[in-house]
Amino acid sequence: MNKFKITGVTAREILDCRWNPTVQVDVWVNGEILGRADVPAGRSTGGHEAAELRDKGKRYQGQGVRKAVKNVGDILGPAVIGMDVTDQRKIDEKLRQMDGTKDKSKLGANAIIGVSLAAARAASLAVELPLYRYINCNAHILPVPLFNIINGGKLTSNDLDFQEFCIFPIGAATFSESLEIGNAVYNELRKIVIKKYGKLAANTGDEGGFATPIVKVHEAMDCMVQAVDRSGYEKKIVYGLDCAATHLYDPKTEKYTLEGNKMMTGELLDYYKALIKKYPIKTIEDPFSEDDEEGFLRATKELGIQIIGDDFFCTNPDRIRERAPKGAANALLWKFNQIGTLSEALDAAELSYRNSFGIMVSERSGETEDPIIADLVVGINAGQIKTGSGVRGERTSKYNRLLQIEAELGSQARYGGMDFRAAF
Ligand code: 2PG
Ligand code: MG
Repeated sequence: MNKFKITGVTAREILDCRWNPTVQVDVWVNGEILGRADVPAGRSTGGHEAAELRDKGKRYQGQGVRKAVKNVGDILGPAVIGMDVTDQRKIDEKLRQMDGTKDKSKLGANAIIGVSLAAARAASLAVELPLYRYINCNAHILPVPLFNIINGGKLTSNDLDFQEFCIFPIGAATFSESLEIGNAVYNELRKIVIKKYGKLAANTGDEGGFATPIVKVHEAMDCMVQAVDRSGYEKKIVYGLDCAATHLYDPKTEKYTLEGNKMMTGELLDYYKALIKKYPIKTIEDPFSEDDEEGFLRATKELGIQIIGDDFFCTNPDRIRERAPKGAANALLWKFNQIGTLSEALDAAELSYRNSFGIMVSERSGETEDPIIADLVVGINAGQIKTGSGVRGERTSKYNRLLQIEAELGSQARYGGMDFRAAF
């Protein structure tokens, strides 16, 4: 008897943090061990992501996932039953084969990634290792969190064009200290935005950052800097942005719109140059649109900071293989559901490391309480995580799991990692 044999796969529809349905998958090993995983969903999605399957129709505004759930039960599950759960690569290959499309649109990337992740969890339980250790026996780096404390763009309903305004406590000594620092700044910021914009300004957006009715990027930056100064942690913090510029770009005019101004790639680059001169911004995600390679190349060369590709790469090994060696971006935003299996996401990470890239492991704006990215960020020793601010259960689940891992690793734990810190 193979004690690692998959004996059952079940799935159901559950809710994500936006009251949208999503897929939850259970993988059983020998009828006893249960690995369970929830699938997150994006809102500010890239055009090259693997395709989620949604039911359409009236129910849940078309967002239901009953078809994807059925595909797990009827097709994907039966295809992996009998396989060795520790054989992640073979399982993922089988899932890909069953779907047969490039973007996983037939059975749904949300169905496929659910099975893939639940299998990994079941495997880690079967071999009695924490998931991060199952992924990598050298896992020991706790990530620096990029706290998204002012939300804009598609993550909320204010008029800020950039999507995420973040603090990055690279100077903390430990992961737990980074949470204390984030908390201090967040609370100072709360007072500042209430005083300046009224008490509604402290309502929060999809990722737990303030949804303050600010319009100008500089104003949002000034509020953050003031909060950091008041917190007394200014020496330990740098800043980061996710501009999500795909959503600022109009392919017809080939121009970006920022605060009402139309800009060509070169003009937007000049804007960034001035911005990083004024504020210690050390990491910018998607400064240009998903197919503006020239923008990414120039940003990487001329800004001299971390340039992360989110929509630009879509965690897709093919896109990384093509673009990374040219010097377009120098870091990958790692989101497993953009590609649809854990193995391919791990390939994307390896390719990034081979190109001397950094990796920022990321949640989706539509998360569940499943903390799996906490284990995965430690598992791939990425050293950086983006999972919103420290409020709301779908965010704290990740931070709390990282606190557990930090405690488990004890003196082996390293915060951020030396290579990563040297880049700043
Ligand atoms: C992003 C993400 C996560 P979404 O653009 O980086 O913060 O948003 O999950 O909506 O794509
Ligand atoms: Mg992004």
